[in-house]
Amino acid sequence: SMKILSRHIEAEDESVPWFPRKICELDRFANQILSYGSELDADHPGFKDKTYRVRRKEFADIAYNYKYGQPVPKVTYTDEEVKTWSTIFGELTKLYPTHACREFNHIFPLLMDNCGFRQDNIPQMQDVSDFLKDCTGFTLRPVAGLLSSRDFLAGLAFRVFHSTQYIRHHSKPMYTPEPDICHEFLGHVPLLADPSPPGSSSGVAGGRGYLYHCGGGIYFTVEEIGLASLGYIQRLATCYWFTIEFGLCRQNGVLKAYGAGLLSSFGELQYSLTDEPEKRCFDPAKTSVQEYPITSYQPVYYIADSFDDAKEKLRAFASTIPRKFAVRYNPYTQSVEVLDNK
Ligand code: HBI
Ligand code: FE
Repeated sequence: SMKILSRHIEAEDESVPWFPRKICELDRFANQILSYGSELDADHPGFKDKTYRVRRKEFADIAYNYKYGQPVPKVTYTDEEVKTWSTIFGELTKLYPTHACREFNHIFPLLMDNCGFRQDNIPQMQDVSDFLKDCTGFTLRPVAGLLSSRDFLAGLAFRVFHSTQYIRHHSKPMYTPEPDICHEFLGHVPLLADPSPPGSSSGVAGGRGYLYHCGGGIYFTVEEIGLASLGYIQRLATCYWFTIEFGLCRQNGVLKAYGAGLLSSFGELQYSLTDEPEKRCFDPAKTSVQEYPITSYQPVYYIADSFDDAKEKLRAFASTIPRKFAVRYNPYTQSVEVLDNK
């Protein structure tokens, strides 16, 4: 049986780190935050603001205490927090019609109709999660700060998107050194609600491991879930960076943004479509080893010809990654099954 097989593999191969097999095991990630939970670095805009730090601790506690299956606690955002959201929402929604990809602009009004996306309201995470569940099966769970790439990508394998719930410091509405609710909800959520193209929802792709939809019709695989090598995780994470976070695509011959880092940043969204940064064709073999800055605008962007094309290239790239065993996602039990490779 599968159980015996899993035990056999664990015994045989100790080099593969622990990974979640069941969706409830994502609870274990809560106390593995890399940076920023409630402790802020000295250069964080909210570092000297006692009130902000106390507030961040409240959000961190929600995330630490959250368990799979519970509703995400409702938060009453302060007037100051709503004002920050309003500023960002107002500026970004002016740019979306001309700068965002078609899929994003198609879904955005639905978020306004269905889950409280408004200039004067910060949506509640549970409402957004319920909406995503209906659209694509994705759910949100609160997280206190940055997760490792391995943990973050493993969450996606279960169609769980780890989302921050706090908002950036009010002193710098156009800047945040870390993901915040504006980045998650304005940047990621719209394309996480984009239904998978037909024929791609079966969950299993040619025995090569499970492919998961990750916004904008781009797919990653759960190959990384069983990878021992940090090097390969890094490469998949870099592809994630240049697609899901900072991807551009060509639609009717015009460049548009689909990356969440762009769609949640008023300044970079404009800059990315000018002639200033370099633009290259998305090619996972090359893109996956490209270096990038994390605190400034990107000097290089990668363009996808279409989401389908990017998906196919990622699929082909992932199939070249050596792995110790195959995994398959079982959507009925919401668990990852380890398959014998031999
Ligand atoms: N952690 N909380 C959180 N949110 C993210 O968006 C996130 C992360 N860890 C890694 C990550 N994103 C990606 O940049 C890739 O490394 C997968
Ligand atoms: Fe992000």
